[in-house]
Amino acid sequence: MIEALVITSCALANCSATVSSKTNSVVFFISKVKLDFKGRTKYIKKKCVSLLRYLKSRMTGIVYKSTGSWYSIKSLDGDFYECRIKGKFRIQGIKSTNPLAVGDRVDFDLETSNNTQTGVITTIHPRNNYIVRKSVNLSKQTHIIASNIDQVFLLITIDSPPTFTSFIDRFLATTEAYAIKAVLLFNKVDVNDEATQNIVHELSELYESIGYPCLSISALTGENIEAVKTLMTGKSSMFAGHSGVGKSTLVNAIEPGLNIKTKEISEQHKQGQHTTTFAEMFDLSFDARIIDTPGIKGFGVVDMEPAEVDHYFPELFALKQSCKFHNCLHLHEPQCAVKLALENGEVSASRYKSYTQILEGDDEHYRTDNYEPK
Ligand SMILES: Nc1nc2c(ncn2[C@@H]2O[C@H](COP(=O)(O)OP(=O)(O)OP(=O)(O)O)[C@@H](O)[C@H]2O)c(=O)[nH]1
Ligand SMILES: [Mg+2]
Ligand SMILES: [Zn+2]
Repeated sequence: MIEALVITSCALANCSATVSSKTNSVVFFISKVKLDFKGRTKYIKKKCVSLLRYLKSRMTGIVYKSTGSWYSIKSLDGDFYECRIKGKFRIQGIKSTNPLAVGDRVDFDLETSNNTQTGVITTIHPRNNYIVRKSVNLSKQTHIIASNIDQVFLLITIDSPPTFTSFIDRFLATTEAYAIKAVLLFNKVDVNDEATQNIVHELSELYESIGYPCLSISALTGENIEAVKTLMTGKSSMFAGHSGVGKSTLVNAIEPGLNIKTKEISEQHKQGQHTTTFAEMFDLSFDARIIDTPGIKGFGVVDMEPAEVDHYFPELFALKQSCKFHNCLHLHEPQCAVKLALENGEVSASRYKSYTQILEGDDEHYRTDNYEPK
């Protein structure tokens, strides 16, 4: 009688298993090696076959696109499968309108019906990070824009459409909260007049001084696109920003073969037309992945306690240790280093304003604020 048999590999790759006839159990691990049936008993063989069948139908992949109830998932072998979730599927701790987001790693089982193979998602792997915002209509609920990303590029245009500093700052506070690198791309520089270009310079100076890399680009003429590609190489990135700032145009400029749909902004309202409706990830030809996302209208930050908001404004946080009170919120406290720096012009008025708005839970301003120079 054999006590244990080790399956050291199998055709479907990355599985290994230990089968014990003594305990009537089959234990398997995921790793890479070769199947060995030597010395098997009938019983163990039967167990192995059913185990392999089970493993063969069980896949792991990454969500590339989500269109409501269906998810496009790329398996580890590189094939795409259309998958869905069966029954209730909740992720602990996150009340989001979407249970799964682009970038999520999932396990799924394959099913065949009418000669079509689809998948049923069974498990989501823990996320390294995610970008989340409050849903526009359901302010208590949140929407996960994308997960497991290395960096975010926030596309900004000054007036077609306008991007306000309150929006930029809310977005950056969220990337800080999840420790995701953020880069600011000032797009459409080809159409900027002198006054607009001055604002771009001023904002670039401000955000560079805080530590955010800034680039002035044109997705249309190709200006600085190579620099963007260099920053993207070897990483999974996401393009974010208001509708009409040129996210999809930039993806097309970087990878012309993709031909993603783009649309001119409305002349009358100077707003984009919400052309991209679902986030989608693309593999690029130079070792990079990009997630194109739908335009964001407003960006409500999620789950920030008042005492932690300054953690997500690096230049304010750096001053905090010089405040008289260790729990200073930099509002009306005496001997506050942040307020002092604000008076001296060392902290930008627009950044401080964004900070106080988040602190006060002021969720309306992110839709209405104007750009205000310091
Ligand atoms: N002049 C100029 N126009 C640009 C540039 N980049 C994009 N556009 C134009 O801006 C309009 C909107 O571009 P899209 O790429 O559809 O914008 P988007 O950010 O993907 O918008 P949504 O999908 O709605 O979120 C299109 O008419 C583009 O041709 C640029 O660098 N310069
Ligand atoms: Mg788009
Ligand atoms: Zn203070």
